Amino acid sequence: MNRRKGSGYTPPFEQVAGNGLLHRRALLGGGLMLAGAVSSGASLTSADAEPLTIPEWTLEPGEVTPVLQTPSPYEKNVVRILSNPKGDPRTQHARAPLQMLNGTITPNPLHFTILHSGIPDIDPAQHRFIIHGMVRQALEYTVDDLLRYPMVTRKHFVECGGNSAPMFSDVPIQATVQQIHGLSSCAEWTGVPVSTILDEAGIDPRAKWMVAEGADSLLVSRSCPLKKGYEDAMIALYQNGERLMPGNGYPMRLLLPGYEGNMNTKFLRRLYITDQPAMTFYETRNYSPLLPDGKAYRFYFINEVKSFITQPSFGSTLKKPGYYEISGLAYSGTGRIERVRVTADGGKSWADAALEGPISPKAFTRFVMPWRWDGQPAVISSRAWDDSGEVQPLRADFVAVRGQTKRPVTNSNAFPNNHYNSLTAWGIESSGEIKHVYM
Ligand SMILES: Nc1nc2c(c(=O)[nH]1)N[C@H]1C(S)=C(S)[C@@H](COP(=O)(O)O)O[C@H]1N2
Ligand SMILES: [Mo]
Repeated sequence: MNRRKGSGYTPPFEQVAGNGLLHRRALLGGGLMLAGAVSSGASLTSADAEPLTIPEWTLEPGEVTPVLQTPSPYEKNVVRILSNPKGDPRTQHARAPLQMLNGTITPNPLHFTILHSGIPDIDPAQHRFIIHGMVRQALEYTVDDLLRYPMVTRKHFVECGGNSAPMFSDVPIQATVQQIHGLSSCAEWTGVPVSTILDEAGIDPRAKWMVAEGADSLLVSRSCPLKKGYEDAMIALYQNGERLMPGNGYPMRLLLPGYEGNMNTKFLRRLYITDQPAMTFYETRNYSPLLPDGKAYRFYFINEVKSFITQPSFGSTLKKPGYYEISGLAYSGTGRIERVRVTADGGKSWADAALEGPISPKAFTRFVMPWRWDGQPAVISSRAWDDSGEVQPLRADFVAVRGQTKRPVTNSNAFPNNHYNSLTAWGIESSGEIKHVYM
């Protein structure tokens, strides 16, 4: 950005859209700090006097170093929310605290999980993975076998098809980002490309599908077009540099970048190559989004382009008028995030947010937007575009196609739907309190 060249230079406080949205170039080079827009540091009274006292923790040497680090005890609230903390065997959801994190990588202990029959205790030395069906040669692999194959490392999100489902409600739901969007996470995965295994087994040219099966007690299974296997599918063995977390599929999982979470079979033990989909429970009953006319999608693979503001958001409060950085996440199952626009006046005007790079395809992308809040009611929201031409739909357009659910909730209308990717809006009141609103 040639900020200083010629007459085109504009000061960093240029307001670019209604209600105090500032040009994203204000984020560059500390312009905001220098101009005193950020005034959270308290002024020291005297330059000469020693301004620091010696706190308790500086008086003596600290703790002994543990072999495995865990976060500071002061961060003990940064945990996942469990759907069934008592641990009965039904499907367990653990939602990631996305509004308390920054950057684009979800730390392994906080990565969301969905487990339809608990976490199996798999001995990697005993685990076997096989490929068979319409192949020239059925093959069996141990974990050690796979660890010797050439691997690739890619940053990708995984998102449950049921993520954001509370947003199908026809009235706003007062809930945190974690409660609404916490069934989504992003990691750097390392593993063996599925194409390597397909080539090694020799696929019958008439084959069209691969049915993946997990080693958990329900043998959670999903059909996936073989084409995806040749594109970017991976048998992941590492998650953010270390071996997979038990809840995320240890010792190996299928990773289908951009395809709905359920298809990313954990505890992978089989790829069955066939010419037709298996029509398993999870592709015919669960994860078949219903349409208002009672029909359902037969398959719905892709997690479409989505974004939401993580800060400020429900559960936090703006203490006083002034400068804030609006920050959030954008991602798309169809490509690389190309643009995120933010509004502070309920959608009347929008401006481009800054995107933190490098931007990876089918991965979380962090956007930030400088904002000066004048203390008046405001409605903030974000909208994302990807490089395949997809755009996050406005709510009215989304609801017209996909429908919405009448509140209050009864058991029968809980959240019968999947794949919500429309906007999330936060209403800021003059008190600084933040509510979930629709715009
Ligand atoms: N074997 C097996 N694979 C599974 C599941 C499961 O319960 N068992 N849950 C699926 C669902 S519903 C989702 S959304 C993703 C979640 O992946 P994560 O738990 O690693 O975040 O895993 C999928 N793969
Ligand atoms: Mo899921």
